[in-house]
Amino acid sequence: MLGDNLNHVGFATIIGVPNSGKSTFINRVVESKISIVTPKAQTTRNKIRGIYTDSDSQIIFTDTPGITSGDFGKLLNSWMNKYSFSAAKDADITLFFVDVSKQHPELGIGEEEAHILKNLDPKIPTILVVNKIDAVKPMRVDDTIAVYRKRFNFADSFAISAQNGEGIQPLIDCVKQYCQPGPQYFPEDTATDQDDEFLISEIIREKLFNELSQELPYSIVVTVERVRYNQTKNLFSIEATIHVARDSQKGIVVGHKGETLKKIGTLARKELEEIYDCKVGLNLFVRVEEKWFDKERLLKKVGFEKDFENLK
Ligand SMILES: Nc1nc2c(ncn2[C@@H]2O[C@H](COP(=O)(O)OP(=O)(O)OP(=O)(O)O)[C@@H](O)[C@H]2O)c(=O)[nH]1
Ligand SMILES: [Mg+2]
Repeated sequence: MLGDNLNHVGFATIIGVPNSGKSTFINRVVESKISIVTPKAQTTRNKIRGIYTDSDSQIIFTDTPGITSGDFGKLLNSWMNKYSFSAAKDADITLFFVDVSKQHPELGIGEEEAHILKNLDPKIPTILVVNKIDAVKPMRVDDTIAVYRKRFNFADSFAISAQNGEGIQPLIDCVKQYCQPGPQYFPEDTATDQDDEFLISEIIREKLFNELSQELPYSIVVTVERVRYNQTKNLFSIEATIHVARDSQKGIVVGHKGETLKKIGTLARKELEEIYDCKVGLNLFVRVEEKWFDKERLLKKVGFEKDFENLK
């Protein structure tokens, strides 16, 4: 119960290059979809907290944006990187994610991975998490672990599949050992501390990522303007805006006779109905906002507000 003393209470930050499976992992740990997942890199843009609770522990995991030296909108990109590193600084332990299917252990460790390791705070223990082991032969897993352990002083290493759950429990048990006794902060059934508006905007963004071709999703941000729940009708009414950077992009998002926007809206609505277990009315607007990714006002609105002053 809330306030009870538990043997293991602490914070674990998940960090790694884009697409290494960080969000898939946090969703599996908390057994609920709290962080969106797509096959495209740089899906996650904010810190997403997932709360794991069992009989003797509560661990607050933080999912972070994949760290990259790539550039798609300078302000957003630099904020995302700062976000991820700052989340790692606050934790009891860092989980450093590597996508084993992208590794070439015979050539050493990846360049982007090396960049992250170089910038981690050496005072915080880091566990190597080699993910996607379902996709490769066991030898590749062993070689990857060996080559990474040679380069960095990891506290431990684990081979997992965030997708099918293999290896997850031993990793959680290890994380517990880096936590301290303390009071339970969140009720047992709480999976995350994010609010409805944020989750809704993320679900819409996930559909945009999946439905639009390669580069366009990176030029998009979603804000939720209004949410209203009508108890008699058991209806959740949502109004949201999709901000794009150019007129031509608006045309693509809307699509021929509005078909693309309609499809995105339907997919998002269906998922939101499942999440909230009620009918959902979803109104989507598309708005051209040049260079939104360099505008503080909009970035603050999509969740960069809380730590804004620390990041400037
Ligand atoms: N085969 C396999 N695929 C995985 C596994 N974990 C994640 N994936 C896939 O990898 C892709 C990226 O997963 P995400 O969880 O979005 O990765 P991420 O690290 O959060 O990515 P960013 O948010 O862009 O930094 C998705 O298509 C996932 O389905 C795994 O264990 N095995
Ligand atoms: Mg992610």
